[in-house]
Amino acid sequence: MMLNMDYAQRRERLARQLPGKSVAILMNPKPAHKTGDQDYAYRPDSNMLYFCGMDEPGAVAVIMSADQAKRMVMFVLPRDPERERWVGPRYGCEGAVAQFKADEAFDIGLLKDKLSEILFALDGVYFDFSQASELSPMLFEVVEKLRHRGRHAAEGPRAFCDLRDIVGEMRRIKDADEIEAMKRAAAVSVAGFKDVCKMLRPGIGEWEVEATLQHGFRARGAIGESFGSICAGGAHATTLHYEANRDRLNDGDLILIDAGAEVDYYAGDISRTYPVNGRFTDAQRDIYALVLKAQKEAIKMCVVGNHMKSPHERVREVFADGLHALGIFAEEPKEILEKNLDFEFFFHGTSHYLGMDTHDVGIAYGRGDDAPAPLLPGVVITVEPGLYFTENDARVPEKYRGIGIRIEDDVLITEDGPVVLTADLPKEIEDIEK
Ligand SMILES: [Mn+2]
Repeated sequence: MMLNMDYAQRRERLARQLPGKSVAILMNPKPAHKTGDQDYAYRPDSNMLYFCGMDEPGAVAVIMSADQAKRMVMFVLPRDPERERWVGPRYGCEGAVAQFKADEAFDIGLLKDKLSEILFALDGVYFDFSQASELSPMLFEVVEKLRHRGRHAAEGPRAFCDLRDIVGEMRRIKDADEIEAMKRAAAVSVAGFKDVCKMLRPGIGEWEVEATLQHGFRARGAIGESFGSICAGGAHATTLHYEANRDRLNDGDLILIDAGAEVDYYAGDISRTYPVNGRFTDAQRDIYALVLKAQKEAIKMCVVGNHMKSPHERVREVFADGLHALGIFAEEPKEILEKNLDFEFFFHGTSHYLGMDTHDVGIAYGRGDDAPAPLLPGVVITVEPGLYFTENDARVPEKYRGIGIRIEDDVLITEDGPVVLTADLPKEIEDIEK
């Protein structure tokens, strides 16, 4: 499946950032074996999708720096009529040229030999170091051979560089095609949550909520979930990544749902916390109102000129005030912040980048957690404050124990302020009570 996106333009932007005579190597992983003759559901590499739209397992793309004659060489599985009868058509070398606009394409079996020819006259090779376990043994072998050719001056690149810094900064800022895809992912994610609101009641299983999300996403054309759905009833919500989803929902409990649809390889990521029986208790309402206030205040901070930590700093201020006012901390808000006391109950960040990956690429903070990255038009982040009081935490008034609440929306930064891509999903108390 190739989307209608301007891949050539992205490749040109990459090519101009590759220094001197160098190449960037992109690679789709091989299918991951599951059991017997079954593989896990296949997910192509996000960088390959971003630059080429190429979804075939094992495919390799070599993108040349701007000063070279060729722009891109691809390596793909060869056509194989017998095999294709079973698993469907392959693009083949013809397809790599015709559809994916490679200047040349070769059988993947020729990768080492052809790379040797390509790398002979180059200075540097860029690739995603997270793929090093597969790529680097082959690359070192090729480069090592080039350096030992006869008595001539050794040839071949001297440097391997991590591609992620260049690509991370590109993918951090979504182009118009991506923003449209993210709106589709947000809309399908919202629709799945609305399906859940209709079926939520005491006695049903967390797994039924999960299944409703899966159905809601897939039935609307999503690839599936962008990550394993968290459907955490009651105190399970205080476990941040509870994915077991195997308990029943009790009357009087909350359910924290953190899920999203993957549409056209772009992720939605939403959290909502609902009262299972349709009405908050007073204690639940106290905490919900505080988290909601913090979330709405933090979204206001998602503007150009602010940085990745601005929403988080605002959340902490609102929480410090609220936790003091509710009697959870005797300390004054200023002291709560200075001593990071709020970290006891809000122990994750407020935001991450969102895109082809749920925790999308791009540097969010400089070394040592300072120098947070600026929020620029086209950046999409989540805003997801939460408060979590475990069941046995004696420091907390009893009525609040076992309450876990998170509220999360997906926010696009624009010149005109924050655009909440998931705004269609209600979160006000009067809108979610029934
Ligand atoms: Mn998230």
